[in-house]
Amino acid sequence: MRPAWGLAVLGLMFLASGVAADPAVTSIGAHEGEAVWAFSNPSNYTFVNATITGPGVSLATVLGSAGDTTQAEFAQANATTNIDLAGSPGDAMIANTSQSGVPANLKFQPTPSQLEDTFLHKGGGGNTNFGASSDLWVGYWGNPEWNRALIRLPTFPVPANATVVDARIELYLYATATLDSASIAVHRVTTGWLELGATWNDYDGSNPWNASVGGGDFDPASVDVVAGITNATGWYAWNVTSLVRGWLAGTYANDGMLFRAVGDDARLGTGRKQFFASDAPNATLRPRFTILYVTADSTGLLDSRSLDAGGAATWQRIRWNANVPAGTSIEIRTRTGSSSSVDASWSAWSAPYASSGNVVGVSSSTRSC
Ligand SMILES: [Ca+2]
Repeated sequence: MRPAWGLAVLGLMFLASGVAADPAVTSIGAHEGEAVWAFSNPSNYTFVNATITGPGVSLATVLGSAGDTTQAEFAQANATTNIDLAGSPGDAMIANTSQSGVPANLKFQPTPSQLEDTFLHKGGGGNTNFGASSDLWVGYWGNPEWNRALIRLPTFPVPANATVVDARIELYLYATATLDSASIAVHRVTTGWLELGATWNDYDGSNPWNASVGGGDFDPASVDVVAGITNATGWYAWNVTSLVRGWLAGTYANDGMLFRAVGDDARLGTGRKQFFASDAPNATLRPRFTILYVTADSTGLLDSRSLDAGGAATWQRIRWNANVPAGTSIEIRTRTGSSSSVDASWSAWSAPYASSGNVVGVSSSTRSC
């Protein structure tokens, strides 16, 4: 997004309609027509071969047209904030287009079809898949029960240009097998897996994980740990900001996250913690995400130099030529006064003009900006 605008074009006004001209005359009032030519260099222009017809018709140029169109003129601005005048001489553009806007706080609780989740189980029952289970089990609970949970959100409901400030995942603990205190860590998974195929031994139901002992492939460095989980039911939150940022940026493949009890590979018995999965019947207790993000919302301000009419005047129309891509906007306001520089005697800023060509209509003022 690089909005740019220039103020004013060379203009001529006719006092009656029905005038032949190239470009065509546009009626802008009951007794007024307008044709506008735009030149890169007004000094190379001469006005010839104008023909007007009809009784009482007269033709007049608009004397005193004033405005800024060149880099040198824009450079005389009273003040600029985040404006680039040099990148495209004659235009006033936003300099830094990556300024952050107001943060958006997204709370998202995926449906079963929006979230892939299952848990890996080693122990009784064989090499079973639990992708359709309403539970996510985590923890080592003595030989032979050992559980880890897998969760993957395939798509994140944030804009493509979002910068994630903070991302959390919350799981609801509804039951525990023992009172043992567990620290549960979340890790980045490094091998793709199938929700309805993954087991302790295999990532897709038939092909083994790279890890010789099974139990999923993951970065051994945990992303976050929640300590002291005993048998208190309720929500537990993990900070997964770095994971979500990495996935959105494409730094690594989104193979989801794995939850395990810290020390489970050392066979430390910390009990079995039972969380609800996305397939739980109670939709309000399924895994949920909170993602705080910002998107670029850059602004620039140009307070132009004052334009001196040289005497009492009535300001007519204000025109501008702006490139305004989708999602961007431009606001033009004016103020008037009779002193050589803007001071407290000047009017307040006007409301924004709705479109180019609006009548300013301020009389008895000699200067404007
Ligand atoms: Ca599932």
